[in-house]
Amino acid sequence: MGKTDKLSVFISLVLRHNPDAAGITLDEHGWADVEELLAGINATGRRIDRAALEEIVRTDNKQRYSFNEDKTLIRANQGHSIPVDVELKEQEPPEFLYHGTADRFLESIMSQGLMPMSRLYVHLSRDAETAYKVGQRHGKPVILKVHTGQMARDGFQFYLSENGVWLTGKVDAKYLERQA
Ligand code: HQG
Repeated sequence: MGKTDKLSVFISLVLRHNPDAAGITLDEHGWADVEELLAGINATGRRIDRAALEEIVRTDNKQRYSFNEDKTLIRANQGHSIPVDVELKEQEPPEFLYHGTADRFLESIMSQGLMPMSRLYVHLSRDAETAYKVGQRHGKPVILKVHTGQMARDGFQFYLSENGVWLTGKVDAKYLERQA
């Protein structure tokens, strides 16, 4: 992993899970003060300035972060484990979305359903290819096709994050179909 990638992983840890790792706090909407974040990261011995941070945000392969309008604040678009309200937009999902996981989790998922685990929401992908990549992070990938249209008709809510990740609460196993 290159220097910039390592910094990006650290920023994602700070903005999603553990702001204290950079000695900062997030507000209720998940925003960190950019100056505080930069000072906090530098205080850990890592080196970053505003230009480097802007470059990380601009080039992030999953567009994980957003600045506010005047670029004084920054937050992660999704993926949090700490309770913040990033003002997600509720949206009607397509008929199917996908979830990539590892084969060792399958039995548990098929009996308990998909749970948010350490995060605030279950994360769903718009296509099977993306889900496959997500599954690979955990082990031997398995793709689940999620009957999101039916879920919506049954009253479940869905949100689309700024960076195009679909989020919802617990997914009952009856809405899951193994795809590969
Ligand atoms: C599994 C990445 C056992 C679930 C990705 C997953 C995504 C269960 C793991 C985002 C279960 C949690 C989120 C159950 C769920 N029994 N295992 N009942 N219910 N699981 O990392 O969806 O690169 O918290 O299948 O691209 O893998 O970080 O969630 O395998 O968008 O930006 O428990 O993170 O983006 O793992 O990934 P995670 P995820 P970033």
